[in-house]
Amino acid sequence: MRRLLGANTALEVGKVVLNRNSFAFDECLCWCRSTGDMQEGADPRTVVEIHLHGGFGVAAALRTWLHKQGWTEECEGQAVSADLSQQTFLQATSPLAARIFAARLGGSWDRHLQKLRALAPAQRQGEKERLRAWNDWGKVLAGVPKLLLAGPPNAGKSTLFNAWLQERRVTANEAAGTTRDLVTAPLRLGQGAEAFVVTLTDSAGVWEQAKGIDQAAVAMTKAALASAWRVIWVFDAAEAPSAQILAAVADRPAHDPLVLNRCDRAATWPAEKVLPRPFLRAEPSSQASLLAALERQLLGQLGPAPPINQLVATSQAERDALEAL
Ligand SMILES: Nc1nc2c(ncn2[C@@H]2O[C@H](COP(=O)(O)OP(=O)(O)OP(=O)(O)O)[C@@H](O)[C@H]2O)c(=O)[nH]1
Ligand SMILES: [Mg+2]
Repeated sequence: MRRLLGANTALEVGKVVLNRNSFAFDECLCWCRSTGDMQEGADPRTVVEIHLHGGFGVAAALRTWLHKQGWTEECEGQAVSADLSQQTFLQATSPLAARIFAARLGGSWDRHLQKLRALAPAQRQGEKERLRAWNDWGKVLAGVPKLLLAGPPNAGKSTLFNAWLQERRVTANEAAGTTRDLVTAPLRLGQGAEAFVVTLTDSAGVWEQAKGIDQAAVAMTKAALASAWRVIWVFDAAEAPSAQILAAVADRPAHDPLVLNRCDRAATWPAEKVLPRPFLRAEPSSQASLLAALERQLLGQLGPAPPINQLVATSQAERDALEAL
């Protein structure tokens, strides 16, 4: 900032006023510093306007620095909560997530719900439903959602993990029970400005009669199942899944994709009858199309991404407050 303004400029602690028209933080950022009023006609010498075309990372770095110097932020006369700007906003892991939090700088969730409470019931219901449609996106963008690969031993989970990351990150082996840890890697889903980051996690495929280290691996997998955004269940076409694995599938939301893998081997069980919903089929020659189909399925469930300035509930407490309207 000193370099931008000239090395000798004495910068006093002041106030950052966010320009409401510059919320596309992934494209540019406009910071205005004012010692006076930002009204039209104010003495232009009291205003410094900085346009940074450096992307979200630059915006985040500048904001962190300014906060450390004791600057405060406001937007349209309303103070921006330090909580939102310093923690949540700065943790945005994609331009799309930054956009969601930037929408908040123009008006908080609580204030918006307050306005809704004042509406006539029919109107309120309509707005509630409109906001509710973005709930899933809020879950995805508020942090880094976990996309877990789970299923029976030796079904090809680690092979799929490596294929998705396009590198040999974990050992895939014909001996059942190869993976013992949760192995994670960031993975981008979606394209361009609408892409977001998930944590792809490979897990152990051991379930029943687990002892010693196997038991610990099963416990870790089960804990991961409870916190996963989506689980991709991978089954072996030549080996029927156990009742415990099918019960674990039934315990999770019905959005979890199912994959019948190793379809190049002779099928020994009627997957259409045993699996609870339609599944994708895969074998080594169809790996690329399987990954594309999985991504399509995951994105298709979410629907179109929230537009610029769309308020989205980003925590369970906010979703609960919306439901309670
Ligand atoms: N025939 C065939 N073999 C496959 C396919 N996908 C993976 N494999 C092989 O199946 C074996 C097991 O694959 P992994 O990826 O290690 O399976 P996993 O589910 O991670 O196994 P665990 O970690 O032991 O639970 C390896 O030898 C793979 O090369 C497939 O589509 N067809
Ligand atoms: Mg494995």
